Amino acid sequence: MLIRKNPNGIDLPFPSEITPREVYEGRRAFLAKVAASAVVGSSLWEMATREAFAQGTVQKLPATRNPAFSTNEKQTSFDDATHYNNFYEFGTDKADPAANAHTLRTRPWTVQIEGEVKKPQTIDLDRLVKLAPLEERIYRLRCVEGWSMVIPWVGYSLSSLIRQVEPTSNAKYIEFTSLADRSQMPGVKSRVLEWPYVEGLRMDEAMHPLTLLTVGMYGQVLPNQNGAPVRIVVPWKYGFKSAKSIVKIRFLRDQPRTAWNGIAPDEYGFYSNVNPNVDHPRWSQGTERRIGEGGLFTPKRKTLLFNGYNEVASLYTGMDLKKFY
Ligand SMILES: Nc1nc2c(c(=O)[nH]1)N[C@H]1C(S)=C(S)[C@@H](COP(=O)(O)O)O[C@H]1N2
Ligand SMILES: [Mo]
Repeated sequence: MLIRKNPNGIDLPFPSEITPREVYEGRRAFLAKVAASAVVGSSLWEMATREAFAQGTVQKLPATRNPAFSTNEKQTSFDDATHYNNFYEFGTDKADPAANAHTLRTRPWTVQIEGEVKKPQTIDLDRLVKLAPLEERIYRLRCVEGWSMVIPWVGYSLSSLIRQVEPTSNAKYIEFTSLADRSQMPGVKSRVLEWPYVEGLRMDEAMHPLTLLTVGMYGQVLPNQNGAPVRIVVPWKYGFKSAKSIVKIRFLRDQPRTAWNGIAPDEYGFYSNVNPNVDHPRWSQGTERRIGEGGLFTPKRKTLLFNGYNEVASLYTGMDLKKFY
């Protein structure tokens, strides 16, 4: 099943509404529940997922745009954003995740919270999604390979979750672990990376309001190939820092070993802030190609320090960004 844009083709009058297939196929009980969910926003997520994930319908998950955290740049098309992906658990070609990720089972789904934290727990996705109001944020995402996209994500600041689980004063880093299940993820058989995929941030980076716990994009539930049902998006860092399909979040005293940094530390730093002045050993990071923009002869765009998110600069005051790349 490839997820395509709005095959349902109808819109209900509520801005915060969802339109699963059941609605207009006439299941009355379901319709009644949907009507209720327009008022009780908290049940929106369950409506959007439990009832119809299994049927492969596109599930709307609208959220109010946060303009303070959104670029006005032209959005990448949904088709490009869902058919040009890095998600090595489903293969290394850009088209592989779209072709293969239908086997990912995104429900039921839990996220384990562990380590240096006062309230370790296993959070069910339905609860996770309700811990803070969902927002739409249009972020640039810059892949370390030299391409970029502009994507309207849906989620909330990771800091909202972190505050509720209360890290101890020893927690200096946070680690994200992606699902690694061979029965669902054909790429996990390959040895291109260490599995599970692990990423991490320093605690102050994780607490920065830009760091987004993400459950949707383009006003709908995350497509599998984009890291369903929950991922992280860290827009000032190279895309590989934004781990997909997260099953565990661990709070740590020490910097974790992460997937890319672990296998190729000279090429992929732990920090991996977007930085046009620090080249990858095998290619320049000075420019980027915006996916969907023009053809072969379209000039590339200049890559910006911190991907243009200058508000994070104070996190790195006094740090040599050439050393801590
Ligand atoms: N678990 C996991 N997360 C991952 C990856 C991956 O291979 N596995 N690829 C990363 C890379 S390199 C990029 S550029 C982004 C791509 O996100 P997108 O496909 O939603 O644009 O996901 C990141 N998160
Ligand atoms: Mo990437």
